[in-house]
Amino acid sequence: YPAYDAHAIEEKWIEAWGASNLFAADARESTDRPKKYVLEMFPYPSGDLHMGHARNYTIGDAMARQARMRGFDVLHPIGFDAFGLPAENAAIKHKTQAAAWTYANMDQALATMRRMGFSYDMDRMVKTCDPEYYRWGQWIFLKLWERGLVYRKKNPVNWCPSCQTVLANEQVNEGHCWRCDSEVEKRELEQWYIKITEYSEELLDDLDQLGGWPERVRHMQANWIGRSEGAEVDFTLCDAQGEPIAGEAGKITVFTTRADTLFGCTFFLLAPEYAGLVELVQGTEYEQPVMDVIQGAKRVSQVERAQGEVEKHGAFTGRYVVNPVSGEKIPVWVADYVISDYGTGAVMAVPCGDQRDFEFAKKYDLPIVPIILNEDDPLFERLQHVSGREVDQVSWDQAYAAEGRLVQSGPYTGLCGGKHSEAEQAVVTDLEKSGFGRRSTQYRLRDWLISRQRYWGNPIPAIHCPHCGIVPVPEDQLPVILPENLDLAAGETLAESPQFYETTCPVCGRAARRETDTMDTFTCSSWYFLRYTDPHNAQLPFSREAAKRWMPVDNYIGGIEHAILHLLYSRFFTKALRDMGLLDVSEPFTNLLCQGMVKDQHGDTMSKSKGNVVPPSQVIAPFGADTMRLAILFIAPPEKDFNWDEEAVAGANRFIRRAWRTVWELVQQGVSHTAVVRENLGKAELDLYRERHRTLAKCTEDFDRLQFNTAISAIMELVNAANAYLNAVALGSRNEALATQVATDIISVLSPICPFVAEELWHEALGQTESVYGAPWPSFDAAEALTDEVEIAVQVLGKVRGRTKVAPDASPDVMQAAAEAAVASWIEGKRVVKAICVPGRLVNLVVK
Ligand code: ANZ
Ligand code: ZN
Repeated sequence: YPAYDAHAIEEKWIEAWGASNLFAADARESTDRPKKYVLEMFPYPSGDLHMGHARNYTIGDAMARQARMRGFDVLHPIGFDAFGLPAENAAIKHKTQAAAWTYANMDQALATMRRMGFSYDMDRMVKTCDPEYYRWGQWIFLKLWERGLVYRKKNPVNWCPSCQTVLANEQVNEGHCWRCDSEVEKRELEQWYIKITEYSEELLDDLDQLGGWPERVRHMQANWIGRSEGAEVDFTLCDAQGEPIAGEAGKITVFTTRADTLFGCTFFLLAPEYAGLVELVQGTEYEQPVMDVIQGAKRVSQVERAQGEVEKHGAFTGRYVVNPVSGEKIPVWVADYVISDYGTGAVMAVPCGDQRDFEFAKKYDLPIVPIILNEDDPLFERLQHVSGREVDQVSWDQAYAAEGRLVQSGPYTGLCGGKHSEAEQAVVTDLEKSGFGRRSTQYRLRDWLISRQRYWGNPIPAIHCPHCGIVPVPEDQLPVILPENLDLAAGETLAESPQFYETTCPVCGRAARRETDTMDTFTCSSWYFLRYTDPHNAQLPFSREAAKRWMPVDNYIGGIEHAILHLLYSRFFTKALRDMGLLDVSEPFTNLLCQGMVKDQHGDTMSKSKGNVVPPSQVIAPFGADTMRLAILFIAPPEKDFNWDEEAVAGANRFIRRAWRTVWELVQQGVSHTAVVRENLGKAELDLYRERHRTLAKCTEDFDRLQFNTAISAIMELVNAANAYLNAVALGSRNEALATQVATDIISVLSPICPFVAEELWHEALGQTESVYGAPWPSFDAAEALTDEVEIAVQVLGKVRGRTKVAPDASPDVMQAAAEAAVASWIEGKRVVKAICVPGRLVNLVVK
């Protein structure tokens, strides 16, 4: 039989699969087979593929190929997330066009994908920088706009001075740009927003349906959306003379989750950006200190301010408010740890219960009244009967654990306090009766700022007309084409390109200016999985029928770094498109697998700057793609990080060669076309027969659990069992039906992982003429794996020297005979004086 020649085989099957369009999805509206949509997160084309990509796509490919064999209609597409700043920066640096750079990188990545043998439906390729794709992104934008889900707002926004653009909240990590890590500044700018908050509740509630997602991803999304259940409470503002202002004019509202602590509220806080704050202090002695706090707050992001790790700053405004339950007048301060876009931008400060308020009270010497205590606290004894109110003299060094029983709290004294507590319910009920409060739910999620002052992105389809204001580009004028000939190296931008921005108003026909901001590239990746279902549709982004055929994605595979941004935005787009009547599903991704990272052999992350990157070509060149794929799947379960390991690669290659030899030898005596007849099997055949059922059961179950590494171990056991049989039974006396069956099995279970070698053996060793991917996954019967023999350990003088198999109820004589045969070399020339037999477990031979 022929020697294993990876490169010849691989090139041959790449050609053949391509020519027969083997992996095209069945485009019919329905078939009698169930569908499976397997999707890997599409790459950003920043250069050739790296190991992380190779791992991601190998996992997806194994799933897609196996699904085909198990009788599914499979959709397994690929594309590129092709807009984005790196292309623009590279174009500036190399004095070329962003498009040229991007297309060259995509070609290179595609060549590597092709080499890896990924079973994509290439006819469905989506490149987000292609006008045929982004026109539909613009169309969706217009639809969102029509539905009131797009608006413009002037707001302090995150500005990255190095990327020269604004960033969404999700793109700021601890005050730094997600892309370049520069410190983010605040700028007051008018920007485009998408109203994702309209869907906060549904985005949170529907996480419960995503049982196929990793728990931690659901957790991260839930935290990001951040639902808080509490109440709004109205305080009454006093005028400069300290007199309460009657009616609406005097109403100033806070959001609190702890209405039960109202008796401990000793001061009142406003965010520096609070509307009307400046008017409160204008012309007073308090103006300057308050203005200083307002100015200072601009230097720190709201996120950091809210985290409360930085030093707190504040100033008294000279004004007071009246507490609606205690009737007390308390001072109003401005504080920089209060953020303007959460709740109402005002806070009832409870220093005894809230650590941030506590620190603020300590710094500015404001009163701390203990109103919630543990019953075993000595202070509780003393305060539980105090009817007036006593300021704490005990000087705590931090806020009290905010749960326990209320003291000094008027009618609520003695009730249990805490979030959603008895006391909180009682207070809110009373506030509702008196009209000073109401239940309220707040979300931490903010609207999605999508405009970018960058060139290489999808143009926002809007026109600024001096007469008509901002008007949408009419649908029949889409796409707004992004010009590809700007001189980026000379600093040219869309805003400086009259060819681009000079236009006429679609409403009044007069000269107008095109919007020159582009959309956040995350808008492009929020619906690409829908375009794959209908990639050539020229009337719509996708037809409802095509989406119905394939959606939702059954298995989505990608990195954990997308746990919030991409996955949340995609979920939002799906729901919004559903509400437009374009889609029937509410969630885009049923199962999510976050693959682990590939690190270098020492466990460091691979990066260009560290110089420890192993490019896929470095493995493919000497060993071939099958070895690469097997190594990737064998080193670790898909969700775990692993260290790149040369030894494992060599081992993977050895195994492929062994499997190759084994299959050829199994059919050496001839390929049988008849089924195995169990009754005709002798002892050695029965052993192999059972192993076959056992390893196939194991392997199939492991595929279902996506545990490819243990599935591969089962395949290795099957190959071992086949070799044991080949060694035990000479050529000429083998059972051809069984040997052919096992050869078929080995090829079949190997085919999702090592497609080239499998397809080659399928045709050349078995003489098949159709692809292995049209053949069914091997069937097995787990019950057949049950053996009527048990393995026992054989000891010589108490040390295990071998193993053998006997019937579970074998007599001591039979056990001893089998044991002596199994350790013949250890007892040669010695006399067995005693045999201690433990049925089903072991035999210990005592020798002299
Ligand atoms: C009184 C109180 C007492 C509070 C106590 C907490 C503990 P979550 O759970 O994250 O929703 N808060 C409200 N609006 C704020 C804003 N714009 N900036 C900063 N803090 C704000 O947090 C809700 C709590 O955060 C609210 O409940 C309020 O403080 C504060 F022992 O009110 B609490
Ligand atoms: Zn106009």
